[in-house]
Amino acid sequence: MIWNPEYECMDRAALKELQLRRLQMTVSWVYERVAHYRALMDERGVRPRDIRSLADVSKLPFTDKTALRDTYPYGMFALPLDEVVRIHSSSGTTGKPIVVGYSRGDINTWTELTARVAASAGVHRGDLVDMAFLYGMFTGGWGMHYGIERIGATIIPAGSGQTERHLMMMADFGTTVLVSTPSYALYLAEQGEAAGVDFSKLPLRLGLFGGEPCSEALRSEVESKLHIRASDNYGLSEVMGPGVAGECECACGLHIGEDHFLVEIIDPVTGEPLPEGEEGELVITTLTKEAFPVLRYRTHDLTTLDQSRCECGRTLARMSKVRQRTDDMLIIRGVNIFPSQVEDVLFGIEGIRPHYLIVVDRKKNLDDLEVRIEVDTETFSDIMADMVAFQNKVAEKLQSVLGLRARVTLVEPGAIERAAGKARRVLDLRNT
Ligand code: DLL
Repeated sequence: MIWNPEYECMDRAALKELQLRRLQMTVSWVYERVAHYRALMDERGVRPRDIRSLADVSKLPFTDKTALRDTYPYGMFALPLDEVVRIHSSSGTTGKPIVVGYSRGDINTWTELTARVAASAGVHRGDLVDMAFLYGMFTGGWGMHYGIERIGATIIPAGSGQTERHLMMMADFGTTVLVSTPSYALYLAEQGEAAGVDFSKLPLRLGLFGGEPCSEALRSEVESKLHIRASDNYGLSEVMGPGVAGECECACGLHIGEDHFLVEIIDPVTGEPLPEGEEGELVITTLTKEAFPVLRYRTHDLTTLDQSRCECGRTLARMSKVRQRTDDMLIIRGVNIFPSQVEDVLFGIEGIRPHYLIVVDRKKNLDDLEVRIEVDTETFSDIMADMVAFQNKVAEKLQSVLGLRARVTLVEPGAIERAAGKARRVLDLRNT
């Protein structure tokens, strides 16, 4: 269902005009209210009135996580705290978290955008939606919650964890939609199978997955185990949270809420814009945020853009699924490796379960790459005799793609830690 056809199907020329007006407003807004942006714009000699076309966005400074950390906690807020009605934060792996704020108007926009994303995935009034994201400082839980309520579907605010309770409710309450990370959905499916749940008999029909990459292999695994259709949605706390982009039922890219976000794709190394269709880093400028607007935020997420009209009728550009981040890249003995490359190799091998952990360590001054993988119970016992041959086969396949030899360790089903939120795929022990 198209939640807001007026904007989602807007003529692109009109959309660009709207974006320009909103960009100009945002630039004036932050120039007047956020010292960080004013200082950077002054340094470059750029005034709000210099933004005369969308291409002029390139005159504006980039923003990255460092700026948000340096101004912790409220330095990037464009409204005083008494006009901020909600605060969220993103934990980050080191140091202080990033703190983001929302005005009443921002919460309304956010709700509209998550309603849009949920509706385009197929959620409708009458659905019973199990929210398995964390409610708390993470934007996932509350962000999607409000959008789903606005659609008029019934939300079950169960939150993350307590897998048995989710399974019990699925059977007893008649849940039709699951909202979670894709890796948690897989875990839930496995726990259900172990407890004898027959998902084909349950009314569950749709998964709204986001917060982490979901490869096509993981998507089909979850779809077949849970007997559902899985839909991907994308967002990040610094820009808003969930609701930035989401797949429609055509599942051919994620429609971006372009009436609220101006997106660019840049070369992550040079910072130069890339032509449409080329893969690069996604950069987002918010166009309607009041409390926490961001100019040219470098997401570090790699994707491509497609502005052609989608079969669903939406004119909003689509971004391809995000499989990797520029800062995910591991440099091992000088070789650049993305976890998604490892995942693609592993998922192509029969008998390997979609749970793995990449462990990087330094031994005798040399980087050591270990890939721990779970194998099926049957495979585990079948290959005991032939373990070494199997390990070698996996190591060779990895080497042909990565250009590097990895130590492959086979572990029993369930041995790799499961997360109720985002899966942890890499353990880098080199700097600990
Ligand atoms: O993960 C917001 C969110 C919550 C989006 C729930 C969708 C659903 P952060 O914790 O700030 O916010 O993490 C943002 O997660 O820059 C991506 O690297 C990654 N990410 C989020 N959604 C996807 C996705 C939320 N669908 C970071 N595919 C982003 C791939 C994703 N990566």
